[in-house]
Amino acid sequence: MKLYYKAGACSLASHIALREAGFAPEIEAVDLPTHRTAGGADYYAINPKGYIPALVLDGGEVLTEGVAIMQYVADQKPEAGLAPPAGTLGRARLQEALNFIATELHKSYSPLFNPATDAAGKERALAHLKRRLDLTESFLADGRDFLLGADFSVADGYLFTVLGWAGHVGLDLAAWPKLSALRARVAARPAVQATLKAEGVV
Ligand SMILES: N[C@@H](CCC(=O)N[C@@H](CS)C(=O)NCC(=O)O)C(=O)O
Repeated sequence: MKLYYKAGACSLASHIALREAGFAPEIEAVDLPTHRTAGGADYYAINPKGYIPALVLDGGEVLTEGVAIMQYVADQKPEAGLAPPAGTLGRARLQEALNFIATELHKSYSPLFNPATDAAGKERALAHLKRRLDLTESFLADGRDFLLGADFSVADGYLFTVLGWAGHVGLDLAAWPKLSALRARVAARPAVQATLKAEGVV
């Protein structure tokens, strides 16, 4: 399998899922402004959506959308315990968490990273993101170590990834102690360390 990625971007969550599952994927960086891969290929020819992540499967099919990639990868190695089995309430809880991260956290950063957003827009976006982080903190109120409970799942790799952007938009994660602790817990995992090293972000 081959993952197209940008270091530290949302593709990191798919990359963590792959390494947590025990794969050592080929990876190739994409320069998003020019849509060229590190090898010089036209990325649109690989993924017409133009954004990362994209996972090229061994049969040549291209799978896009992080939440689909993470679940597909987890399902290839059920013994790794990265996702509850399909059709269970546990799996619906995982999808609930992944969709929340994708639509309520990940995309809440977009106006903050967009140079076209004016100061008032950035202030509104930051206030919105803070409210969503408050909500995420409340999901851990019962003392659970990870989003679904006692065990790590692909949703934690995704949450780790988006929490990593907080400093870039001027937020100090110390304001959310349970999220900070979860992030540290995920960062300590050997597969996560290997992933960060492979992307050159540590
Ligand atoms: N719906 C996609 C969105 C992925 C996405 O937002 N990728 C960003 C990086 S985190 C990107 O490639 N942006 C460049 C672009 O949209 O052209 C997913 O969830 O996988």
